[in-house]
Amino acid sequence: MVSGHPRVPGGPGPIEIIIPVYNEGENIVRTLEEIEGSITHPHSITVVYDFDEDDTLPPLRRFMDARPQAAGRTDIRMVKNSYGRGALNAIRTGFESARLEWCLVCMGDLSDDMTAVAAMLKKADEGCDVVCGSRYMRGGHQIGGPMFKSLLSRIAGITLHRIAGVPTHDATNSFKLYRRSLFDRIRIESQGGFEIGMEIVIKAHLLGCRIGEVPSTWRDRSGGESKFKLFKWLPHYLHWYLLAFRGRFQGAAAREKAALGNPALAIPTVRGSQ
Ligand SMILES: Nc1nc2c(ncn2[C@@H]2O[C@H](COP(=O)(O)OP(=O)(O)O)[C@@H](O)[C@H]2O)c(=O)[nH]1
Ligand SMILES: [Mg+2]
Repeated sequence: MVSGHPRVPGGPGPIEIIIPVYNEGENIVRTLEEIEGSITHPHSITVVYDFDEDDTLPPLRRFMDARPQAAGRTDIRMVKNSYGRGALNAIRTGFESARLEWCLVCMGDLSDDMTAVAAMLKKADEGCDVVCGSRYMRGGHQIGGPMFKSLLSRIAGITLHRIAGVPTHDATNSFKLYRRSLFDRIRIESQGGFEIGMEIVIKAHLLGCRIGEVPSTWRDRSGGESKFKLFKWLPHYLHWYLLAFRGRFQGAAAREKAALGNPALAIPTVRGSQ
């Protein structure tokens, strides 16, 4: 555990906020300011970047240097993607290098709703292993973004919830809070991009873990460029979507096996929690 973080009695303890970034020079400082302004719960921040020339790094360094070195300030660190490039690898790197039991994945382009984090923490406190920010439940919103992508994501979320019984309306949202010890039972196999968040929530559901959701608002970025590759990643999303439906008809042993995945394909699991 990171020193200097007070334990929160009865609560989920301090959280590690993992932010994958790719040229977020226009957005990173405002993202960090939004976190600081909205999250009062003890936290540290890990920004995962792919390459040294990424334009996120100079403003991020300036932000870190300008902060007073007072005790109790948020610990912010930059970690280079250990698996090469890509958002998926960056998120995996974030999980693997995390030092805390609770990890919140959020984007570095101001699209996620930091005001939802307090409610997410409450759900974690109530015993959830994964808490999803949810655009498609009552109270949630999605503002902007490509129409076709939004429609597919909404249809996937609603059908997974209503038909496959996944306890969130928004499995595809990357904005989620995870209990890291989950990764002792779930092997991450995703090979594309942001489908990693959907894989984990579906596998957690197959294992009978507790999943919660809270309404959140997603806004499309106003600066920089999206790197989302809809058609390239669609088959990867579909793979986990179908697993959720198959899982309905499987027994506990088969579900456990599916969560653990194929060791030959799998990415190494994160180090055990400390
Ligand atoms: N490290 C890393 N981060 C990425 C990559 N692609 C996207 N991201 C980050 O992931 C977050 C969401 O990416 P974005 O392209 O906006 O996806 P969208 O919101 O679904 O359109 C942002 O913080 C990006 O900077 C990548 O290839 N590598
Ligand atoms: Mg975005």
